[in-house]
Amino acid sequence: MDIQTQLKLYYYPNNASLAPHFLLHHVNANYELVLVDKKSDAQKSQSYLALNPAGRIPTLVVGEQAIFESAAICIHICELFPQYQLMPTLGDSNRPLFFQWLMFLTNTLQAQLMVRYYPHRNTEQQSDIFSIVSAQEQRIIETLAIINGQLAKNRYLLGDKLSACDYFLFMLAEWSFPLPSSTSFPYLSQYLERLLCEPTIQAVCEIEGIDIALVQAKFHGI
Ligand SMILES: N[C@@H](CCC(=O)N[C@@H](CS)C(=O)NCC(=O)O)C(=O)O
Repeated sequence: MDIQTQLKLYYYPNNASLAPHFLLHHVNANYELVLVDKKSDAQKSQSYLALNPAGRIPTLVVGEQAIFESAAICIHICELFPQYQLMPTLGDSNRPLFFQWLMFLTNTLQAQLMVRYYPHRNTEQQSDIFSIVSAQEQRIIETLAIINGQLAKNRYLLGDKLSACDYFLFMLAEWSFPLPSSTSFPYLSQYLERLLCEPTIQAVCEIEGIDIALVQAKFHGI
């Protein structure tokens, strides 16, 4: 892409902006980070809603164009920087699998995590909250079991090559762990351990103030 084009990522640390942030860093993009202060509900301000009517984080602005939805933003970054091959090209047999896994992550695991973390949005009865959270944790575990199965034979989600799906999964795994002590996903754990060594993951965690030692401890169920 034209390196003069201004890229702005509206983010909040360790939110759904994390995966797009990994990608922008991985492709050496010249980007600006704009903090959306979630503590003061800045994602619901008139100026932010003008960019993202859903009032959610993240938003990516490319030149004059604003786009929202984390997975869509990730695909857009992959396409703006094709030389980094974070997404298989048209005709590559892994391309449909890229879409399959990215959609599975965002439509299933991310959606389940949203219910887990915002249970009050899914009921009008305060007394339901505990039950929603515990039922949802079971659903998240079922989803992680499918992912663990895929990683039993593959170094990365798509095989032997890192893709945007892996950065997306890292973000969601970070929100999913720790799991109940009886649950273990050995292939997923080994994979996350490998991803923790990726320079982009280390650098972006540092920028966002995410303590990598703490993340590692969470992955180990501590
Ligand atoms: N499907 C959206 C979900 C984004 C989302 O829910 N972001 C959360 C932070 S992780 C947020 O903005 N929460 C604040 C709110 O809902 O008001 C995406 O992937 O971009």
